Amino acid sequence: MLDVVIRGATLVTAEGMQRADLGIQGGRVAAVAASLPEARRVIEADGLWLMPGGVDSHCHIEEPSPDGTVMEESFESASRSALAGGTTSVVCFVPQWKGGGVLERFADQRRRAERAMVDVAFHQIITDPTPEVLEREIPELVRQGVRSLKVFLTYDPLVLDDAGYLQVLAAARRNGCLVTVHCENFHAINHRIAALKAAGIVAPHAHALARPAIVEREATHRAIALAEMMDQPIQVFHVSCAEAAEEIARAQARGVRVWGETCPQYLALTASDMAREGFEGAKFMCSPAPRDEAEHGRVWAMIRRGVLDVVSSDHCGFSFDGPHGKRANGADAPFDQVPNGIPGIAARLPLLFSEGVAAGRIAPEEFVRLVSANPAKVMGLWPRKGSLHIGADADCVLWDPKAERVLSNAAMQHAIDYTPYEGRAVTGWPVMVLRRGEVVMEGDVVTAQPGSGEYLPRGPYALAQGRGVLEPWLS
Ligand code: DUC
Ligand code: ZN
Ligand code: ZN
Repeated sequence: MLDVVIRGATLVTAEGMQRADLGIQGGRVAAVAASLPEARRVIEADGLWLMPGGVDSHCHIEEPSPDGTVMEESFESASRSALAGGTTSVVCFVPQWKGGGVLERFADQRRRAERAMVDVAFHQIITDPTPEVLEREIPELVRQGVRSLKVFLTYDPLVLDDAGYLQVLAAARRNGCLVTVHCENFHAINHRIAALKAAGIVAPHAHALARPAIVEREATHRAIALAEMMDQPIQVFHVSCAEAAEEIARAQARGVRVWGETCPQYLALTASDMAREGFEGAKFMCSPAPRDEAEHGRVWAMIRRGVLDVVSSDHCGFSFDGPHGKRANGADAPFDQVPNGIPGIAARLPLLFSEGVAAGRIAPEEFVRLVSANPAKVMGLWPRKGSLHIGADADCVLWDPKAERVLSNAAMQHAIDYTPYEGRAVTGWPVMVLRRGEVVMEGDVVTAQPGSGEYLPRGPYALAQGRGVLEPWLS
């Protein structure tokens, strides 16, 4: 007898839609058929859609800083928020601090993640590509299941110059890792910050003035060109505008292995949100900066073209009022002293569904590709995650496509004291979530136990491999 049968739903996967029952055995998808027999537990799901659980491949959770402070959102609170919004797997970050290695930091993040209630994989941030890190530590990390290296082309003290970036690309290539890149031009931003401050323009809305689309476009172009030269696949993170996406499109048309990710904030927020009364604008500060409403349409066009094929949250929980939050440097701190990042792990699926499927911009299958199947593929987790294939982990979201909700901070169930989406009406909402066959959220109540999430070690996968066109003397 099957452990669970979900009966009567419309299955929506990357491959299509069908009316079918889904059976679960031992935490995995065991059967999909027009009609399945009794099971130990039967979940009636008439009128609901059944989709693979969300895979959020870009989340900042409980990341420590060299000064000993740790991001306010813990693995436990972020997991609760993820499950409340229909996400069952995350890929989050391990820091590296200049002068230090990565293996110790990785072990530390693995320990923190033991409290998770969603399944967790890791990207390793590289800020100091020393010979020890490149030659010894990265191969060991790969043995321990890490298959993506993250680099920043801006942000002091995380920034890598071109020489450092090239070394990371080469190490990734040798070890079968994907490289994920934050693309903004460091020196151009600093130049503009200095000019804005000299002119006395320091309120939160100056954040957008300091980081216009051109700084993103330039870094995107450079990141792709160097990756193309090194025959190394990359994913460009959080693409905010069409002009950066055009760089990706041009490279894809040449056959370069480059993928583009965007986030709901680039489809729902604008630079004018940062100009709200008082310091309220700080609640919308993330990098790259949200652009204007016309840009939302252009980003949607890039999604529909397939140039941007992943929508992640870039969840980065800084509270508004907490000791390490947006006002940590004062209620009127200049914009460059305000931490960058916004919470969004719970809002991701509802926002994208509402603006995408309910608004008629994308088909339901495309929604599943963007939030679940494609992130799983690009990160080497597919088909275990992001699919409802026989044998896949039974991570399932039962979705009410007609539910009308209003986003609120309470509904996000995170540890942060605000949501940038407060008061926004959405159509479509998760009503039940199963993670590896276990009901972990029902009717907005998360019932998973802290520590029930699993680490997701990743092995070699084709999307992280180059095309084999590198000069032999360069490898
Ligand atoms: N931008 C980043 O690059 N990382 C975290 C949050 C943000 O806004
Ligand atoms: Zn980034
Ligand atoms: Zn990020």
